[in-house]
Amino acid sequence: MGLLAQEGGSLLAAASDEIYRITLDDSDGDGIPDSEEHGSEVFLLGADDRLRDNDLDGHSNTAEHVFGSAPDSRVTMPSLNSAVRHSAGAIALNLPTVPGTAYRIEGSEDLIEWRPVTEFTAGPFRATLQVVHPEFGRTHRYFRAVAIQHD
Ligand SMILES: [Ca+2]
Ligand SMILES: [Ca+2]
Repeated sequence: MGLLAQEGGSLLAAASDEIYRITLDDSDGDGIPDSEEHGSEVFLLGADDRLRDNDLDGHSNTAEHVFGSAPDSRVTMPSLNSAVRHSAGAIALNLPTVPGTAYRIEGSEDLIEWRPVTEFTAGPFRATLQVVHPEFGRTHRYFRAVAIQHD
């Protein structure tokens, strides 16, 4: 395993054939490094970019950062129902959600038996970025989001 510290506080970690980027300096905890928030007119240090959507395309600034689309242009946006490797051992999912609705992420190896992974309440936009941590050593893993009914 190799490690490389990058300017701006990111760490690149290489394990076998994969390279992970780990963010170390995120003082406001919104998933965007401080270095990218300094001097940015879109990402704000001290503001939660998971709850901000500068271009009003329904995807939070943090989701656009993680998925690599422009947070200040409606021409590009993260695709819905997509997943990227977020860091070592974590996957970021971008899924359509109804604001304020509670969801449960479930995981499965065989698409037959589903087990709960995490629960969350959707933010103010029509899509939610959710980070999940697949169990170590499992090569095939499926995820789905289920709306939780409260009655
Ligand atoms: Ca931040
Ligand atoms: Ca946006």
